[in-house]
Amino acid sequence: MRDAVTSLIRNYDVTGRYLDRNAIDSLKDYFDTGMRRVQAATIINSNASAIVKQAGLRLFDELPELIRPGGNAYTTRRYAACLRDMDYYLRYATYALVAGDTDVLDERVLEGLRETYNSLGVPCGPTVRGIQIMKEIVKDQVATATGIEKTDFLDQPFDYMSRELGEKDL
Ligand SMILES: CCC1=C(C)/C(=C/C2=NC(=C\c3[nH]c(/C=C4\NC(=O)[C@H](C)[C@H]4CC)c(C)c3CCC(=O)O)/C(CCC(=O)O)=C2C)NC1=O
Repeated sequence: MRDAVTSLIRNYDVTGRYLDRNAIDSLKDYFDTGMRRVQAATIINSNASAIVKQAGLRLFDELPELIRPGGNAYTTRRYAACLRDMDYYLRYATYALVAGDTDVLDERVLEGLRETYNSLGVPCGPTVRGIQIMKEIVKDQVATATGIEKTDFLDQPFDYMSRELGEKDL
């Protein structure tokens, strides 16, 4: 599993280069945004179950066919499995956020996921929508709790999972 620093060093080491201007800029960016990323992760951690619950309600409100007979999240067991998946995405998003790198998502979340979803008939489009709703809720909460206006730094893990899982580009 890699973070922004180990990824960078690895890239430079492969070609035996000293860290150049680009490397220093990207390290600077990582450290400059560090406190904000940790702060955001802390806010997410203490609201995780509420975020998942709210995102689930919003998702099923937008796409009620998911929880009707024939829908993939129909029955209590599958409804619970869907919310559990959303909780996974949120938790791993916080890891990726703190690491400043999406490697943990590839390694722990996305590997083989699409195949699993396809074999169980779990629809990827609505799952991506669920991830995007969580992103919106998280951005609102972080903005409210910290007064940080530019919350773009929160997009990456959610958008990365969405892109990897989604059929179409965002
Ligand atoms: C940490 C990494 C990790 C991930 C990501 C993960 C996902 C994951 N979701 C699953 C099932 C599932 N996932 C969903 C999810 C949904 N259905 C919908 O209609 C919605 C769109 C969506 C919720 C947003 C459902 C309903 C199932 C159960 C499907 C079934 O058993 O028929 C399964 C099959 C095994 C099981 O039920 O536990 C896996 C492996 N497992 C992991 O270990």
